[in-house]
Amino acid sequence: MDKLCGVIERGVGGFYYANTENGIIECRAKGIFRKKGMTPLVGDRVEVELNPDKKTGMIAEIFERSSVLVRPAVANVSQMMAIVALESPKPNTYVLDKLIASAEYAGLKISLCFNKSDLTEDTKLPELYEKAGFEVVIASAAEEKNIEKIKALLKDEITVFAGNSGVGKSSILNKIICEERFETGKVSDKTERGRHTTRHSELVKLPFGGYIIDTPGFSSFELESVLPEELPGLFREFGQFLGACRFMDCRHIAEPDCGVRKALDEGKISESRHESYKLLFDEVKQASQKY
Ligand SMILES: Nc1nc2c(ncn2[C@@H]2O[C@H](COP(=O)(O)OP(=O)(O)OP(=O)(O)O)[C@@H](O)[C@H]2O)c(=O)[nH]1
Ligand SMILES: [Mg+2]
Ligand SMILES: [Zn+2]
Repeated sequence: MDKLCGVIERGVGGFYYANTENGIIECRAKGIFRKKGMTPLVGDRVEVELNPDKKTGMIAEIFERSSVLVRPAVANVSQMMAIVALESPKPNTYVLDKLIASAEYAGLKISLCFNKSDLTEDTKLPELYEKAGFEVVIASAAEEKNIEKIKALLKDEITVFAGNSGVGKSSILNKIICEERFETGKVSDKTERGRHTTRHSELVKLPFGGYIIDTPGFSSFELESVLPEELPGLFREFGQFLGACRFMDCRHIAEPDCGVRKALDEGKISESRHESYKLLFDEVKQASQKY
């Protein structure tokens, strides 16, 4: 029996499309996975047993995953690139900080792409995140600005594109692959919301190495199991100030002699990041009390 290795690029209604050395093979999963309670995921590295027609096959093995995300459901992601529109829809720092914290928790590399730079000159937000220690690109899909910089960050990684509907994920992706392959949708003038043009996750092989996953708009990965005391560790720029807190169990919210709050007063930590931290702290605290 012919066997091939491949990567699942797409899954629709029980069919999986694996990219192999023989091209894309349409596969079903063997019954054994269902018995084990396992579902093949987009991003999975698999072994495919070819059917006699050589065009279709069965997934016979799923190789060990380096990471698993639940929402969107993808395996082996190594990087999260957050796409934020500088304008239309207006950026929401809380939503972005929650997304970043969830990617930190999942152990992913993080990069931030601020899109639609053709609509505004204001670069305060990208500067804020650069100062906080993130890899930042200011780009415009419309004007094809800094697409090469984005490509350099994507090379050899499996990157999930994240960000609200309408920020331009599919538009950037089309520029990167130099093809109008992904449908884009208008942002409503009234609500400033996108229309959820992209419906399911799909892996796209990059000609220069690596994969990218276009996802339906979503705003964070799972944060349900984060404990309140783990949260400061998900705000990377807090790290160097944590040692200066008087109390070992300082929450960095209202305690005296808090290193983080001192850094906040001195402008070394941004107010919006600390604001997001406080809101998220309440969220994870409530979630952890449910159990
Ligand atoms: N002015 C401007 N408009 C852009 C830019 N990039 C994308 N757009 C527009 O923004 C709208 C939404 O773009 P999409 O690429 O569909 O956004 P998306 O993030 O994929 O949205 P969903 O698939 O709904 O999650 C479209 O009308 C694009 O033409 C840009 O750099 N500048
Ligand atoms: Mg899209
Ligand atoms: Zn503190």
